[in-house]
Amino acid sequence: VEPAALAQASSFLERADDLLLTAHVNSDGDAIGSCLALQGLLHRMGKSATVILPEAPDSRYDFLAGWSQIRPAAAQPESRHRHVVVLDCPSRSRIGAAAGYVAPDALVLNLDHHADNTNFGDANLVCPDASSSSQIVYHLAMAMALPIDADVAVQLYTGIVFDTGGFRYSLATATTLEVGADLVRRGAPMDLVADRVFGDRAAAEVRQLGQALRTLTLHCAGRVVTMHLTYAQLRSGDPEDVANQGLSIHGVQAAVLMREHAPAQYRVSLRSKAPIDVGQVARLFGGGGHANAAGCRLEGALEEVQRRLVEAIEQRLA
Ligand SMILES: [Mn+2]
Repeated sequence: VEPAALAQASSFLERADDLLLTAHVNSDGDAIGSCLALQGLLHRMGKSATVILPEAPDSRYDFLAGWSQIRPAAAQPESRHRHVVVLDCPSRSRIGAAAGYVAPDALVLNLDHHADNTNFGDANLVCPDASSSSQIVYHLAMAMALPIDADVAVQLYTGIVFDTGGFRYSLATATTLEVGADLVRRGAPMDLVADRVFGDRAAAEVRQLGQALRTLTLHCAGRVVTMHLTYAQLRSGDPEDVANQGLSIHGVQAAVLMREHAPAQYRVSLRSKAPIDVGQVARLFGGGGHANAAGCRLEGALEEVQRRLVEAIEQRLA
């Protein structure tokens, strides 16, 4: 994390009050954890801060302090804010309906770790090497000498654990482990967070995993795997972490999960092992993400969508 960017972010926060904190649509563990942690830190600075997300937050994270006060963006915003922090979000448009809460003349701090971040803020704290936005908030708290209490420690630790798959992905480094250890010392319960982040699925979701695994197909001499779920199967929910199951197969370098969220419209999750950059593949189709975890949307018949994705990945195989 660059000291100059940390200084820019801290002077932004010192000058701001009545802040809006928000994050990307379909806010995940890192988005929710980093927003709540920054809110807690701002409260300790004596500032008021509201977390408004594009939609209602995932109940899996209801153990985090402040979760129940998170507001989902309404069609008719009841307030507008002149100081806004956008967390974990590569571009400004990704905050969806939360945009209605941003005053026209608002100053924006952009705090993120996506490699394709567009530096859209008036102040930018963008660190593509950081494991998670939560880890960036940790470094910011340290730079500003703000106290990290047990509530903030749990929020930050949850975000880091979510984004690194439990300290397993390539963005997790020795520094990430050191930050994690410090947060555990400050009160983050490792077992409880792991249980909630990875082991808190609805029965329907585990059944969907089985349905997806049944469609598992190998391509490119066993180096690429695809799976899909149909529109009818997705009516009982939207499973997470299915693509990673494909990536666990020996010899597989990239995994694709195609979820038909509307008839002939697919939400695609891409996962890969280094050095294959599936973020590039996602951007080919108008999506985005990280080198080893990305997503995009495609329309068309399943066979056609699958063929286009496999071809784009095949060109990037080592
Ligand atoms: Mn993140």
